[in-house]
Formats: sequence, structure tokens, C-alpha cells
Amino acid sequence: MMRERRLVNRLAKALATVLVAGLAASQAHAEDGYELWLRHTPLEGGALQELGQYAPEVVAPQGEFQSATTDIAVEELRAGLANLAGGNVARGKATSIRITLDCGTAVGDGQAGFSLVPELDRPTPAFRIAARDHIGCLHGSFALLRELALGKSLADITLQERPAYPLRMLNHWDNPDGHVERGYAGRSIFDWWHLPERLDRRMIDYARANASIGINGAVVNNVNARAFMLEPRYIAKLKRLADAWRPYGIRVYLSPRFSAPRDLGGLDTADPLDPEVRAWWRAKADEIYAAIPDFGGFLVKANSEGQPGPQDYDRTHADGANMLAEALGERGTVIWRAFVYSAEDETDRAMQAYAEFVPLDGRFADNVILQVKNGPIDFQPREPFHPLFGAMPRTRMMLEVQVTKEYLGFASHLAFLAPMWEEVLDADTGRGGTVAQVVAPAGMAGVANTGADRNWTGSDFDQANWYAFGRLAWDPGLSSETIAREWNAQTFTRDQRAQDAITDIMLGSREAVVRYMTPLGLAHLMGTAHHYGPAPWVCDLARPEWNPCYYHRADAGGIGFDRTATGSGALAQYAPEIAQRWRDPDTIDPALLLWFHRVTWDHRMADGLTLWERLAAEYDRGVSEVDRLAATWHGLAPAIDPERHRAVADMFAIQQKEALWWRDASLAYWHSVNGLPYPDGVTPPPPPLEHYMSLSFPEAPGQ
Ligand code: GCW
Repeated sequence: MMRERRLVNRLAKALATVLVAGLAASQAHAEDGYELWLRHTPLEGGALQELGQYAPEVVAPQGEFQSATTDIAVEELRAGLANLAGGNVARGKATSIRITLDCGTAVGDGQAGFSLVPELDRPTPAFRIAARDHIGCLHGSFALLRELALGKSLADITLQERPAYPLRMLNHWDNPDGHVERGYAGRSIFDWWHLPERLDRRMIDYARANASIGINGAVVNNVNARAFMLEPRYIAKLKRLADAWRPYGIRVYLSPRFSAPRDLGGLDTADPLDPEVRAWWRAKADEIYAAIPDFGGFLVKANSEGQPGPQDYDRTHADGANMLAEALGERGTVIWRAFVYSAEDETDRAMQAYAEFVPLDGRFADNVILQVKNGPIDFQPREPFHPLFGAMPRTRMMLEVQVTKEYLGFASHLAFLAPMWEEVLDADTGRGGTVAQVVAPAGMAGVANTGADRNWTGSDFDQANWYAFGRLAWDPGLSSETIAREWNAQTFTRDQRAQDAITDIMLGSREAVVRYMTPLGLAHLMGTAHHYGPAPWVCDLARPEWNPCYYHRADAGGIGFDRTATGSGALAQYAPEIAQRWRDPDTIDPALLLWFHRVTWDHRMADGLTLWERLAAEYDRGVSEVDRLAATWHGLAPAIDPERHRAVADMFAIQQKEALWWRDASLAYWHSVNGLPYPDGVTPPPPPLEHYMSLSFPEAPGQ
């Protein structure tokens, strides 16, 4: 009896082991996107053979040359190389190539960059990763793995790089309760509730992903900030994050609420010129630095969309920023946002930030940076570059882009944003260089698209935007195509034909979205509050500049916002040569036509079509482009793992349906306004306008 029971027990245990092992194996192979672009799947063919022959052996730095950062670099290299070699690296082989880390004794900040130097012909063949400091070596290690993952031969990998910008940071709009403003990938990745005792493994994987693309800072909370995040209990939580991220070269920043001296400090004012207020901030900064000696600084949204700020006390933005700058001193940076506009101000919203800030040029403290969105309104699918770029030569300025796709279909629509960012970075300001050059002394910030979804970004292709942001902030000269290829080869497949097809999908995706949402320079046509779906008919909100009608100004006589001298005059905020380029509706790039001009429906476009005909054609083209991209994706089934192929295909199904919705609802509305028959060959939207107007989405994420 006893023996039988033991046998049964043993069998049960064995079965459980098999089941667990089976489960683990299937989990190991399930492609759920968690590994991002750091999958390091085994190389194929000649590249695999070669790596096996080289049998690279990573030599860990010792003594004062070793740190937590070099430990990470060594671990990454060992694991990455083993994965790339399919586990076939023969350790300790006489001929093996020694991968050495030559990075001095300082952990540093990695700003001096790194070199990758093959020394394969030496008597002791080696491959040297050289940098002035340990963070540089970590960046170099990730770069080496990237180049190998792209199929390059170790002998051919010679790189010498340094980051173009000192600040390459993510701005999280994550609230302490776990909800992410304009986040479409689930709840926040920050588990504030359980910090500081419990540090989620994701916090390390997040830092690792950032370090792999050179991101070196993170603002961990929403710019619509809660004051209590400056309380001691939060400083302890922040410290835990800072300690965990330090070896990865990521500094933490916080968005403080400007009214905190009142909200928390018991003062009856937050006036930036009040001595007690200043003392409160200084003490707060000292408290933070006592816990986090390399705390990055503050990101501030003030006097914008209801946030408190210096203007509540008749002080200027410079007064507010400089007060915080004084509190931080040389220890940190105040990043002050230029995204300000007011409900009471009747001037064109596109002009307000320029009008507010240009007179303050030269009045900001040295450790203040002005953070400016790519365009003058708000992360629309297409905007001209912000006129502030180049207009404040005595102020350091940083470019803010939105990685999360608030206005480009959330995580459900595929829109690779590198072409949009490339467009702004390459824009000539006419005032001392391109936007990329103007922001060189500061850097780039991206509003993060991460969330607790297993694949981090809500959809697989949105990972590409995180990747592209990091790569462009490191090197704004990289082309969208290079970034797309790098990303998809590491993320999906090394199959050349599949890569070409995926690159084609990525590069065409943003323009398709522009076409079916906001063609020809239209903007801000989305549903109120949730910003999801079309609502060009909304004209009656209390704040005029929140109405789509404010932006499109369509009536029977025409459509578009006259921003020339006969209209709001916003064009005059640009350098004369740029304004000149955009002054004439007949010669302006049609992509910006209705942003700067109001034209009649029968306005003749350069291609011979009337404005109405061209508008309708743009919508149709947007829809058919998405159909084409989706069909290309469907054809890639044999080259992509089934999990992610299915996941992307499902998202395409949503996007195809919604592209049509945008087209139909928009055309139905314009038609109701202009009373013109639909142009030849254009299919009238099936349901009446009222149908589209009746739709509501109170449950849409991200609000
Ligand atoms: O685009 C708008 C968003 C707000 C956001 C604001 C900003 C954080 O709709 O949700 O608030 O921009 O950039 O401050």
C-alpha cells in the first residue's frame, strides 16, 4: 500500500515536472513582444558560423575598472552573444576573440560616447569597446549587439559615436494612481503603491531598454502633477527608482506642482518672488538631493490648461522657472514647458506661446531649458514646426514630441512616427539652422507610450516609436528608413524580403493617417475630451480653441485658417524666408495649405483638381493606403511568428474600419457645409451625418 502510494506520488511529481517544463518551453517561445528589440535571436547561415568560429569571450573589467554598470554591460554581452550564437559559443577556445571593455574608472554620464574597435589581426585577437566612462561602455555594448543582430560581421563593426544631445529623455504622463494620461498601453508601469520596498522587475527591463537606445533621463510623473509626489514618502520611492536606474545611466526627474508650497508647505502663497516660497523650494530640493545625489531636476507645466503657475501672482514664466532653478542650483535642470495658451486670450492659439516667451529670451537662468512641442498647436498628425525654434537665441530649447499616439489613432492605428520627427528636426528655421541644430545644446523629450501591457506599448509596432525616439535623440541625422530597418530586423525577422515589406509599411504609415484624419494641413478635428475619432462638427464648447470649428473654419464659402497678414498673422512669427515660402496658397506645400490659408472649395490646386476634389481624393487615398499596408502585412504570415502576426493583423482590422470612419464622417460633414455634390468617383458616405455625430465613447482609454 505504502509502496503504491509512493509510486503514485512519484508519478504525479514527474507529470507535474513535465507539465511545468512544457509550459515554460511554450512560454519561452511565445512571442508576446515583451523583449522589445532586444530579442537577440540566433543568427543564421554564414553570420552564425562566423560568430561560432570567433567564439567571443567577454573579459570583465576588474578592480577600479569595474562597477555595477560594467557588470551589466558584461552580462548583456554574454547573454546577447550566446543568444545570437544560438548557444554555440565555445568558451575558452584557444582561438577565441576577447571582447574587452576599456572604459576607465568613472561611471560618468556616457556623453562622450564610445568606439567599437575590431582588433582581430592582433596576436591576441580582440574586439575593444572603448569609452571615457562606464555608461559609454554600456551604450557601446548595446550598439555592438545591435550591429551583430543586424547580421554584420564582427570584423566590420567599426563605430565611433557620441550622442548629439545631452538630454534624451522620456516624459511619462503617468499618475500615481496608475492611470496614464493619453496612455493606450494599459496602466502605468510605475507601481508607486508598493515602492520603495518592492521594485518591479519591469523597472529594470525598462531601464535596460532605454539604455540600449541611449535614453538617459525619465520624468516619472504627469506634468498635470499631484503635489503629494513631493512628500517624503514619495522621495523614498523615487530614490529606489533612481538607485535601480543609475547603473543604466538613467537619471530621474519629477514634475512638481507649482502650487506645492501652498498645497503641502502650509504657506498661503506660491508666489515665486516670495522669500518663504523660495526657501520652501530650496529646502525641498535639498531634501531630494540628500536622497538622490544625481536627481535630474524638474519638468514644469505652468499656467496651462488649468495648472497653477507664476502668472497666478502676476509673475512671468521666467520668474517661476528661475525660482526653481535657484533651488536646484548646479545640481539639476528646470525644464519649463512652452505649451501654454489661454482661454481668455483671443489671439490665434498657434501664436500664443511665441508671444508669451519671445520677450523672455535671455531672462532664464542657465540651468533652465524651455521645452517646445514640435508644432504650435498640439502633436497633430501634421503641423509646421513651432515658430519658437530659433526665435530665442539666448535660451536653451528642447524639442518635445509625443511618442504616445494621442492624435494618431491611439495604439490601434499603425503610425511609425520617425518620418514626422525627421520632418521637424530637418526643418530649416531660417534663424540659425534647422530645429535639430537649435535644440543641440539641450535635447529631445518624448511623451512615453509605455504601459503595463505585456508588449509595453499596446501594439507591437508602437515599440518602433519608442525605439525611434531614442535613436533620433542620440543621432538626429539618422533616416527614418535606417531606423525602421534596424528596428524591424531586431524585432521581427532578418529575412530580407520581409524586412523590405515591413519597412515599406512603416514608412508609409504616418502619411496614410494624415490623409484619412487631417489632410492638406487641417488639424484638431478629433472628438472632444477622449480625442478619439472624427468630430469636425463640434463648434459649441465653452473654450473656443477646443472646438474643431475653430481650426477648420469651414462654411459654404471655403475652408482653412487664414494665418497670413489678412488673417491671424501667425505666419509673421516665422523667419521672413520661411514665411515667404508659405505665404502664397498657390505655391505653399499642399500638406500645409489649410493650416495657413483659407481657400474656396473651388480653389484650383497645382494638380488641376479643385480643393473639394483633392480633399476627397486625400481621404480615399488614406483609406486605400491602409488597405494596402494591411494586405502587405497579411502576406508576411510565413515570415513572422504567429502570435505577433495575429496581434498586428487584429490592429489592422481596427485601423481599416476606423480609417473608413474618419473618411466617411469627415466627407459627410464637409458636404453638409459646402452643399456641393460629391466629386466624380467618390463614394458618398453610406449613413447620414447624424449617425457619426451620435457616436460617443465615454470609455475610451487615456482620458
Ligand atoms: O495634448 C494635450 C493633452 C493633454 C496634455 C497636454 C500637455 C498632459 O490632451 O492631456 O496634458 O497636451 O501637453 O500638457
